[in-house]
Amino acid sequence: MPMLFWRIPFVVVSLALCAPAWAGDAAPPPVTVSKAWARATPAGAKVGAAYLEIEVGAKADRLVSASTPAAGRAELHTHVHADGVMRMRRLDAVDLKAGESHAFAPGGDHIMLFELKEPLKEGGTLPLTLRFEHAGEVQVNATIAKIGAKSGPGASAEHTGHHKH
Ligand SMILES: [Cu+2]
Repeated sequence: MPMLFWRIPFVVVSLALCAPAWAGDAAPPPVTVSKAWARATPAGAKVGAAYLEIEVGAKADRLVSASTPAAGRAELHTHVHADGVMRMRRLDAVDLKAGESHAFAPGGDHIMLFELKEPLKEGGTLPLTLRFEHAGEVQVNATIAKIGAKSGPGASAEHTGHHKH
């Protein structure tokens, strides 16, 4: 039957079109954000900080910005030693090497929140959107630990971001 001759190429083409979708689902995520947490803030405070861990897949990436509906502005910051004093410095982006696990932690890199709309309350959550150059946007909920906490509330903060391109 002549019909068979045009049907076969059609099936082959459909499979070829589907292949990238399968590969995408099976592949490990380009970046995984986990252990996100923030410090509770005292009443009236307009500034806060959030911390997290980024595991980078097989491809290097860059964290280019962060945002949250809870604050007017979020900046990527690091701490640097200058003249024997620890100072914060704003970063335009954070370079992430392939295969690296990059920790944002007190005394190091952090996400600085300005113009907080409400104090961050211990036990609450802070929704964060991270924008990566290659991986796109990753959303994560940071657990809010007590005021002045040095580390996150532990395993309960574990969360894998949802990828949204
Ligand atoms: Cu800062």
